[in-house]
Amino acid sequence: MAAAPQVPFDRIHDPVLRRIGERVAASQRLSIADGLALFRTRDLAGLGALADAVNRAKNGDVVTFASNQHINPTNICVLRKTCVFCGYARLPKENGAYRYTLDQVLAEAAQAADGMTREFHIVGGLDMKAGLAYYAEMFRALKANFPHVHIKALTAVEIAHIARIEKMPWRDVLVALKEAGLDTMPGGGAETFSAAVRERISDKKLAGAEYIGVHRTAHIVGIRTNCTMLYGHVETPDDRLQHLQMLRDLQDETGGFLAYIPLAYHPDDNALGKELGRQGTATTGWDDLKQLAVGRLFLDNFQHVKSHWIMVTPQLSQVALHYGVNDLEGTVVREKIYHAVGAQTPQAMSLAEILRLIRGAGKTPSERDSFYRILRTEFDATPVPVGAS
Ligand code: V47
Ligand code: SF4
Repeated sequence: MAAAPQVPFDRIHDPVLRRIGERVAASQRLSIADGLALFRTRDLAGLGALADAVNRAKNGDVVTFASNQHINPTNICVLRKTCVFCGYARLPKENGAYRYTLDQVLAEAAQAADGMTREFHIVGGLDMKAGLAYYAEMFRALKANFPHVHIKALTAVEIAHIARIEKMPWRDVLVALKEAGLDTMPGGGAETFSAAVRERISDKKLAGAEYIGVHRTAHIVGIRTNCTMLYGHVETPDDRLQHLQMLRDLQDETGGFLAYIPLAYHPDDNALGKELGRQGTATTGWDDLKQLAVGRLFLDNFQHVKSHWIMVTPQLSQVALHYGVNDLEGTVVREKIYHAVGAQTPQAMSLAEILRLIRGAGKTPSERDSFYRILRTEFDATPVPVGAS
């Protein structure tokens, strides 16, 4: 059990926040009303100090990151027209639609042959032609070729889609995929659980309670998962807290969540952004920091809160390390960039950059595996490839 947080009351000026701080110092659970007060406060620095105290009690000053590689095997999705916030999906005959063959997946995964990638993060659209056999074969082949690489794949929404097209229960799909090599699941597809919000932004997508149901089933069969919340679109603070409460309740029940990752809504290149007239206006830094800090405080049974720097910028993610965040995730952090050969994609952060961000915030960088076990905290020596001894 984590030590009680050492709340720095001298840095909290809002009296409402100080009262909540007393509850936090006594390790008492926050209510939805407390959460609403946290979202209302103008004392952002005080909120950060409170969230940082809780994070320090759980994780000290360690900030983790992982070396992973994303693979998106298909962008064909039956919900293309109804997830109005998504700019990625295509209908089967639309320009730009693709579905990888197994060879194409393996060719993309071949970058992992350097032995530095520790995790494949595999997600895609709800493609009628990508069923259980497609993914089971893929995972088996990846494990055969890259036995040391962890497979974090398929959101709850994709699992439910596979179950539907195969006419199988969620549980059987999960067990079959686990046998094929699935290790953990990412948290995508949660969006915001509120039925009214879902109707507006992703009508037809798996309901919030079903998302929770798939994750519960995964935890029961021994697959740990992450969870997310898409924020900064049409949802209210109350919607956000109801969402967090559902995540907290499942974590009480199973303890199967590894990390919570808030995802800042980006309004460009999607129908919702156009409808709202929001092009070029992503979430504000103020809201991003609040969302992360409130998540840390409300989700008292979570060990890890991750900032997705690709969505909120590396700079804001660095500041977020003092707002309750203990883990940084980007699309790719690949060790080979450390040795800088060739071009870096704009979606990758080099090891040197990530170390600079974490150390610059006065924290201790640590590379972790997919279960958050610390692999190393020393980075001056030549990195050891996975599996080498
Ligand atoms: O489910 C889609 C979101 C998610 C937009 O579990 C958008 O380790 C912002 O879940 N603006 C996929 N967000 C990404 C995801 C994720 C990312 C990193 C790590 C993990 C993990 C999970 O991206 C989707 C959706 O919520 N998304 N469109 C948009 N316009
Ligand atoms: Fe996009 Fe996922 Fe919705 Fe498909 S289910 S449209 S990929 S967000």
